[in-house]
Amino acid sequence: MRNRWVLITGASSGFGAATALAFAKSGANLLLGARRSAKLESVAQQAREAGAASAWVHTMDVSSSDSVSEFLTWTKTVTSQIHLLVNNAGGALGLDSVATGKDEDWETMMQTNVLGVLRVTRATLPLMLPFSDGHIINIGSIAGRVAYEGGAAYCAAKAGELQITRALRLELSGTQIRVSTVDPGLAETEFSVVRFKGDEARAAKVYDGVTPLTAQDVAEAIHWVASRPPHVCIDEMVLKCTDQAAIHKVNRKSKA
Ligand code: NDP
Ligand code: 8X3
Repeated sequence: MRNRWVLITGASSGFGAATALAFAKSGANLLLGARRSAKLESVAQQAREAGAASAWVHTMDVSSSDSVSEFLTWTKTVTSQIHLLVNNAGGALGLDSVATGKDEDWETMMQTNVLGVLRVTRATLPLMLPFSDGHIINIGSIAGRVAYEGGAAYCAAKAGELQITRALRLELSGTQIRVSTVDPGLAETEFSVVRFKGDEARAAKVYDGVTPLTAQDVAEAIHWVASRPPHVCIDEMVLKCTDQAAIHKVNRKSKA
């Protein structure tokens, strides 16, 4: 990935930050977006120290078309080509049943996980299409493949991401632009703290007695998908920790 231009959304924490570091180690140029600029700056500094050819940051709110468009206007002042787009920004809010769900949580999940992917992809394609070279990796979830109680809106949003990935691959057939989805299961990041709106004790319980995936595990998977030769497209990758045989079947070791 040496000197390739890699744009990562949601790069201020979790998978996005770890992915930035993974690509930094292979000498990529990084364009990092998210809402928290101080965290982005810190990830960019670590990326430079890890060997990035360059690391640039700019705030981006994927739930706003204006913000996405402004980010891409800024991007064009830095580079005329994007080789890899990682649509990672997203997450869940709440674990309410449909009967008790809140409009604002549902709307945020759709805005980030579904519309955000569409917006950022539409805005980035002009920096890929003229070159017949590029790769779009969307971050989905096992939640987009199997439903669970309290997950209706999040599962729907990630199922939406999966179908966007599939439709986009068909639309881009013949361009040599690859389209992939990487769909993890339980991984310990800020995901559950955000889902439970800052309740760290409740978030920690999600991983009780389990050895979950780490952000680095997922970043390595994304890096591997991106590093296949140009004629190889990994369409869909599902990765789970060994303790999670299925979405509802999680092996929890009891405390001694
Ligand atoms: P984190 O909460 O650690 O990271 C989420 C990232 O998304 C942050 O950088 C956050 O940045 C960014 N983000 C959220 N909303 C917006 C927005 N409106 N605009 C721009 N950036 C935004 O969680 P993960 O790293 O775990 O999550 C990354 C992706 O992986 C998400 O799409 C999530 O749904 C998915 N996923 C997570 C799994 C898990 O168990 N952890 C499993 C499967 C998939 P900021 O707040 O600074 O804007
Ligand atoms: C996050 C994984 O199973 O908590 O996408 O929804 S799960």
